[in-house]
Amino acid sequence: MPVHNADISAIFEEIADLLEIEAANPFRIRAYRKAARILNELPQDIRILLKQNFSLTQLPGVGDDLAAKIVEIVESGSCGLLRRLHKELPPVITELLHIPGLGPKRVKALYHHLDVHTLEQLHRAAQDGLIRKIPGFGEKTELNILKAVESHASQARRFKLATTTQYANALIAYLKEIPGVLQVTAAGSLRRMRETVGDIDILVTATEHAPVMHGFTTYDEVTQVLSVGKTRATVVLKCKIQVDLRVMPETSYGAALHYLTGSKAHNIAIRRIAQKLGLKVNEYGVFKAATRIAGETEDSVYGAVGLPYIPPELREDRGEIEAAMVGKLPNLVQITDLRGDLHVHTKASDGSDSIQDMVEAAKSLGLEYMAITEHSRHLVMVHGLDANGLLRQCDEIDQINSTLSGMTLLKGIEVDILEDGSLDLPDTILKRLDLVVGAVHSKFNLSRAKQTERILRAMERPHFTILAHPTGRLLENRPPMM
Ligand code: DGT
Ligand code: CA
Ligand code: CA
Repeated sequence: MPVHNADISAIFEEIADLLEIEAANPFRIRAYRKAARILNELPQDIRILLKQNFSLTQLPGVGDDLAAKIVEIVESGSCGLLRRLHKELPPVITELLHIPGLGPKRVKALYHHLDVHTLEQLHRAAQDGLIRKIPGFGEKTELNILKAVESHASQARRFKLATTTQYANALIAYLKEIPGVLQVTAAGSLRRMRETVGDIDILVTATEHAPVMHGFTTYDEVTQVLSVGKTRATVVLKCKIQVDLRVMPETSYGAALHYLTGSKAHNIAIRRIAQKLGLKVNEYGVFKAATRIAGETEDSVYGAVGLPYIPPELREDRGEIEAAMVGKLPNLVQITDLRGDLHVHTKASDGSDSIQDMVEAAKSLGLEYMAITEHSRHLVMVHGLDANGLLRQCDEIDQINSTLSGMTLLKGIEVDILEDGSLDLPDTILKRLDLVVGAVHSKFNLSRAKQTERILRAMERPHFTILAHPTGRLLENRPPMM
């Protein structure tokens, strides 16, 4: 079975978690985390790079050992180290790690102190008030764990957009090769670019149905075929993502794409407008009595109900239809609108490249400015910069700036907001920078009032410019600060 960058990344991430639970060397753990991130963000497919005899050790943070592991995973689909760790630790560990708010440290403590082996046992331990007795856990953490386990059990799993896109693109490329296939397009929440996706929806137009259905259900990453009919089928991929496929005639492409893109709320609102005009909208087209008046393109569907084209990213029935009616749809930000980047790390903290490499990348993107904002020292785990390191970097930036034309490098920092709202570097240092990005990286669980006060106090510091990742959430992993 083909292995995607996201698969290797997930394996390395899990290895890092399990090594952390085993209290392995922090440098080793960090190496796996970093490689996981690099692989996830790598624009090229690892399989293709390997076929081109690309040396993996050229990737930042990838040495001989990790390169060998990547090859092992690409060739065998799994990794001996991960299998060994799975044998050493009970399976519940992996499950516990998927509970938002539970990182390796906490999972390890729960496992060791309570001998918890299932989610049910964890739930019972929380209910019985046993968790609050573990050192480092309190009543509040116990309550959070209880809530997290309960909502985890009731929630269908969702997948991050960036990961899902990799699997969807590979499948779309495969479907396009099937004889008779005309168009293949992602629809649903994936096309609307929601931050997480419940399942992948794909629309295919084709001269014949049967070869598409056969090709789809025999795709080599399919582990289960849940249903298959003449025009629709549902499968599960080995990455556990479900895929709905719909095959439609080419003449209905626009109407079908509109229908399958959703959101459901947006579609309902559009149909209501159509009804008022005496029209009927479905996945085959827009109809006036028995006559089809639109449906080949999405433009024609919107046009038939008197609206301009509404971009998929806006289709949530959150006011976009009202805006479209009065010609006030917003212009969405395009990648070409991007003029600069005010949050960039380099090797000096937990980034992967030198300042010079980042400058080259920024130039090739046509950026006019870029601020270097390393992590400050408080974040020991990511090798933050201390005051001296930062001053040295300022000199380096001055030097590089003197060689640049058409682009300006700015001096910045991503300074840690400490628990009391003070910043991790003194004002005397911060005032020498062009901008100060402040961020919370610890103590996410303070009370609402304390957290607000902490952040407001930080923002009132004289040199504070930008609050980074204000909610502190990690999608599907850490809930936002409350
Ligand atoms: P997801 O998968 O939970 O991230 O969200 P969606 O929006 O992709 O939802 P999904 O996969 O259930 O359905 C895909 C699209 O199909 C949805 O956005 C609109 C359309 N659709 C689904 N169910 C209905 C329905 O009952 N009525 C209408 N009009 N459209 C529906
Ligand atoms: Ca979907
Ligand atoms: Ca679906």
